[in-house]
Amino acid sequence: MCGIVGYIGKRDVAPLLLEGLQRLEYRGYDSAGIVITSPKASGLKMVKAKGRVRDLEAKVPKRFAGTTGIAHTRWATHGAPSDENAHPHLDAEGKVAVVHNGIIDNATELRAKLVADGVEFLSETDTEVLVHLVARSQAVTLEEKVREALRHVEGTYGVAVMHADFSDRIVVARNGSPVVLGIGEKEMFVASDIAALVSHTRQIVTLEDGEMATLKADDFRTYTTEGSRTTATPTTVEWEAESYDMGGHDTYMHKEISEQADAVDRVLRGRIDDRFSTVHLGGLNLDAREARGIRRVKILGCGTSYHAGMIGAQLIEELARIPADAEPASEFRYRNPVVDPDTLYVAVSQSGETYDVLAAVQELKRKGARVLGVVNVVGSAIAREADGGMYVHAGPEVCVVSTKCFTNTVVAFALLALHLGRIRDLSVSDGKRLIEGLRKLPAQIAEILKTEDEIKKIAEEYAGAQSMMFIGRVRGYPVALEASLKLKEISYIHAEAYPASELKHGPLALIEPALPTVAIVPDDELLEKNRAALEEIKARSGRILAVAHREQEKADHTIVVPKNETELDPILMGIPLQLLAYHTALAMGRDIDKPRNLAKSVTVE
Ligand code: HGA
Repeated sequence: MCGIVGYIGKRDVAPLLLEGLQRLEYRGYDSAGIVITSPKASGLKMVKAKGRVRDLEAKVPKRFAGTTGIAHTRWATHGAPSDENAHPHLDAEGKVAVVHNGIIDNATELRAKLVADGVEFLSETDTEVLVHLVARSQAVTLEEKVREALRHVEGTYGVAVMHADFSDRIVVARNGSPVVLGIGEKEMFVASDIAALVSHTRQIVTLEDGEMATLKADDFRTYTTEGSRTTATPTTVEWEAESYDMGGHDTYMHKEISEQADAVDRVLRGRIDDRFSTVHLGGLNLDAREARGIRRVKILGCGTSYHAGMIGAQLIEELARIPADAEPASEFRYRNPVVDPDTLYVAVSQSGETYDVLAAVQELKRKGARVLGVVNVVGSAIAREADGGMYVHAGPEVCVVSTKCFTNTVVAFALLALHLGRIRDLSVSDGKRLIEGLRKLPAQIAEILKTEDEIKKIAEEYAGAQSMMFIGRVRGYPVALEASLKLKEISYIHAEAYPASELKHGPLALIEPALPTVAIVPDDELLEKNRAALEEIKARSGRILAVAHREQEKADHTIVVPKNETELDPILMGIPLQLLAYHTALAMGRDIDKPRNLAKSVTVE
């Protein structure tokens, strides 16, 4: 989604902001822009371009000097991707510049009022109303002007404002869309994502919803949109700037798939308690008595996180014997759900900022529910809103599609399930068995990754397919769903996922030689049932790629993965299918890290 980066200090601002925008590219965007000034300059200088940051860079004139600036990557919600609709937006006099992430819900009404007052609009965006509201404010200070403008606005924003008459400052505000300040030595940064800051400073202040900040070169202060001062103590972020580099891989996706053995090791670290054959999850803020009182678990997430939640729900039901299910947060929040005090709600999001998930959390909290967060980004909005939770410690994930974060989220759910299970009826010996299984995961992942060349060859064979079917049964079904999502996201091949048990009830009609099927066939109590499905597909001349614990005769290809404990097998079975999607997309020449129409942190509805 959109990205914001801003700087005020002594350095040449344009190269700095362009580098910041490059670090935000992974979020997905369609156009970019930059506006700069300096204390001595007479006004603002702006350049905008549809397309990539490199297109913007090519348009920036040689003489484009300044020491204060804000820049933006836009992912259009209101108005097509174009030079005009790209941010920043300026008022008629060219004095006020605004970059904005989010959606202004009442933009149509505000625009109509402003047009009636004679304001001429230059773009189709909702954002532009904000510029004119600031420019027309009669307030004395820039802070008051912005505050007054925001008072008219309904909706979500992460916003940064510059004004030619107040060139010593940048004013920023947050409501529902992330804004982080980066505190430097006689220089200040702002961004919507710490990825744009970590190469400059590790000292971070994360704004809360309803908070604003003024950045000057040697000072910053935070306050509420009502004007009362807030205290903001900078925290030190751990993520290294190098985490955002490609580290010798051709794509971030490849780098992130390859990192999974280490990532899983991190999510396990310090959490296993051999003495009681359980795990410690200190951040849950849930004591044993409360844990025993849970009668249901409801997991909420979107996209890949929803699929991770589906596996999580199965693990919780199997190990803790608590009824559990997962639901897309985007649906949950709109169906007026019955919120039950004995249900534990678990919100899942890589970024911790996913708008649909955050809104579901806020609705649940308002109704008095207990909500846990399972997120990757430390200190993110969902982590702060939730009553407790677990960080999945995958490290920064830059590729738009999630791989290592998915795997770590599923492992985090295995830990939660084990923890709840051992508080309830899971035996010591089962606890021990599962802990041994968890400990084996990093080495087994490394083993799977070694088969990449073989998977690549298979992928090249399937790359020409128009459509693909993914099937799995019970534990294998969410694995099939996630694998089909991954394939469609990055290769644009149409893919469907079905429970293998449902084949005969409809999708079998599609089977023919041109429609390959990827089947998840673990060695579990359902092996024979799954083999029967393969027979049915083969009888209709369908091609089959099986992911299994041993060669499958009926399959044209089998990717053999190492066996773990039955409950944990889904964690491993998804990994070769990430590589399958990757190499299929690569063979088709796709832009893997930035698939069309998609964005990383979906911070708008
Ligand atoms: N509504 C604004 C910004 C969109 C956004 O935040 N996307 O992530 C626009 O369409 O320009």
